[in-house]
Amino acid sequence: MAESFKYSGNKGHGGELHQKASDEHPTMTTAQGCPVSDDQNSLRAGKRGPGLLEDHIMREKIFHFDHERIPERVVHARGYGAHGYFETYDTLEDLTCADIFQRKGEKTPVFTRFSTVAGNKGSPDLARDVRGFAVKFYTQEGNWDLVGNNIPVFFIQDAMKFPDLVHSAKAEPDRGFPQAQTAHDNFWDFVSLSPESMHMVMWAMSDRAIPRSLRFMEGFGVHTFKFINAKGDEKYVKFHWKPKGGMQSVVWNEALKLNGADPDFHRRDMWESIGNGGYPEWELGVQVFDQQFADEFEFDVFDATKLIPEEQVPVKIVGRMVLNRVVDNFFAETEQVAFCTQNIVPGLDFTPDPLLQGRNFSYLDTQTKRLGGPNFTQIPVNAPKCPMRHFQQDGHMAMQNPKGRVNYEPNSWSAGENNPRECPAHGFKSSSEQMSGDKLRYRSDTFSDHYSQARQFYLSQTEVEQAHIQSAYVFELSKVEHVPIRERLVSHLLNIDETLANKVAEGLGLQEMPDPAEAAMPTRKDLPVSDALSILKNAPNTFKGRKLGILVSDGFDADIFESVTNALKSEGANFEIIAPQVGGAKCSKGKHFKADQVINGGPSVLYDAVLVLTTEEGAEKLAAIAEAKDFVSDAYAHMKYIGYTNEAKPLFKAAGLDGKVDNGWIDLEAHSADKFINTLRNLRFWKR
Ligand code: HDE
Repeated sequence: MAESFKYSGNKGHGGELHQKASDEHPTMTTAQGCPVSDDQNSLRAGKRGPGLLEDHIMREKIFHFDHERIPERVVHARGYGAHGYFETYDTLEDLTCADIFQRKGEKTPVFTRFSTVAGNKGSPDLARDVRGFAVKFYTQEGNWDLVGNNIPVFFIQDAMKFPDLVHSAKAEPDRGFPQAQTAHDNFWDFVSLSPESMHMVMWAMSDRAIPRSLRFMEGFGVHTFKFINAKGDEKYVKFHWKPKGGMQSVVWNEALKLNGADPDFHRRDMWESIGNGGYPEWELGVQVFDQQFADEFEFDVFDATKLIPEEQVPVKIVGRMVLNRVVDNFFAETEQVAFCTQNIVPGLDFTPDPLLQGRNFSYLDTQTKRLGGPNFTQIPVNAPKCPMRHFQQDGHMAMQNPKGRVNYEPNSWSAGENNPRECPAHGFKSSSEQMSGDKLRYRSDTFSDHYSQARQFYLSQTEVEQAHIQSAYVFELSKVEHVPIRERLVSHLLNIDETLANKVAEGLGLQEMPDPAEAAMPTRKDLPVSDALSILKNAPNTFKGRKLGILVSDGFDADIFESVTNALKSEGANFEIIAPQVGGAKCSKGKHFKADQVINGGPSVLYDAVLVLTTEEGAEKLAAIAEAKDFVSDAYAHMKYIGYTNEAKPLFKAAGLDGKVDNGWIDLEAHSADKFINTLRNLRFWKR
């Protein structure tokens, strides 16, 4: 991906040109194609005189610059996109006539954008937040946008509440902060007054909201959709993305430090993974069920605050998505990509889920505002890759206008490429459904259980994960200034799980335990634990796609370095060298290795595990560097595996780790590199 680099100096004075067009560099022009003779100096009256309005070249340049920004997305502003393909594993023709699912092995191009929800475009990647997971499939029968999240449920049940939810989560309007954080009064005030949000809030307090990498998280379509086959048979379907690399998250303290060390941690990881050929991959799964299941299921399948446990309706894997190409231009593609939940294709349909119905208005509306008019569909990243034939015309920036005389129908002009007709046999058909009832604003009683699945989620976690949830609530609520809001939230937790409520109340130092919140329905205590909801119960047991940070100083052991890095390569894992100087260090055999990071630029939070290779003298020197001490003490505190040799002990001692050796430490003189990698496959030493 690296560009070739050649410095051509620009002295910028004396009125000469320093970067002339040549064989290598073509002539620069204005946007109108007029060749530019001087791009350094504006036109002026006299050598030291004022500028002239006549300077059409400068005016055009600055005018264009002034208009470079478009409105950022009102939510999901910070995102990162990549191209790839979706491969259909087998035909699903018995379930759906969607063209993308008809032929085994067929590859369909996709563009996928991941995002955080609350923060602005420049906010840090490791905010505690839901991650957007939006996929545009360029199918042969039109674009299908599956605009999902990495959490399978949502905060609210009706789109009507979306502006309130988002206002409450974003920076408070009088002060303009906090940025990219829900840890403030407005958010917790809103959710504590909206019991329907309690299930999703529980997910947001879990490790799901601080993924290690965008590559290591699941994705969900959230709503129930419909599959329709060629005979017109209908089934309900929920979509799931399962990461091939397995799930993995960071710990909160690590997230906080990562945001400082590398605010672009997730996008850089995506960029690097695609660049080095470790293409991120997910499998697409479907939970398919019929009307009878929907009628018998404990909850309403049109309620987006509920999921269907995988143990109840298994996820059938139907294909895989591989992201193998970064964008050519971030603005053109990642910024201008316009996802719309309304973009579906024959063989799929919506359900009456009131959240989905509202979304179908919102996305089209927001893209028109963001991208400046109705022709955003003609921007290459948004344009379908199948033929489009219609009589829509004109408008701002219309690039594809119909050729010929016909722009209406019915018409009596002869048939041809520019005279399309509707096609009852193959065209999109909405599923037929009987509707009746009064016109009313109403929340169905079947939507009133707000706590049972929150409880099920919490109880399905491992102890480590439960502890993370407890401390996430305590952290967030401790940033809330108004005690009654804290208490109100705890009153909901009492309806979910008493132990959790007590832990949070204790962590907050609440003076008095509130009464449980009034509940529309009692919490069900009979829902079975669902192992699929836990990250740690589904640990991937691999170090593939992960990164080891190797802290070295001059004289480091060449043999251990070589055997470890070879073992990492065979695992499909990566490493970076961190040294006191970015120029690098010499190994014990005298060979010089360039460093990837200087110590204060490569803290251990950037890595999945660490290895320290130094000499005793080197370790003494490292012991005097604050960031080197942080490197190992953070790795320890974040439950990371630490590879070492005895020479490194002075550094560990200085970092306060004397006597802290546990099974998460691997002595590379006593153990082979293979044993080390085998241990790293556990990803963290949670027992610490
Ligand atoms: Fe969105 N959402 N949303 N959302 N959403 C947007 O569209 C909206 C919801 C999601 O990478 C906006 O282009 C409403 C659920 C993703 O470009 C906007 C409601 C889920 C993205 C919008 C929801 C999502 C968006 C802002 C409640 C998961 C980023 C900019 C009814 C299933 C897509 C834009 C990208 C973006 C509206 C709820 C996912 C304003 C009204 C539920 C991944 O149209």
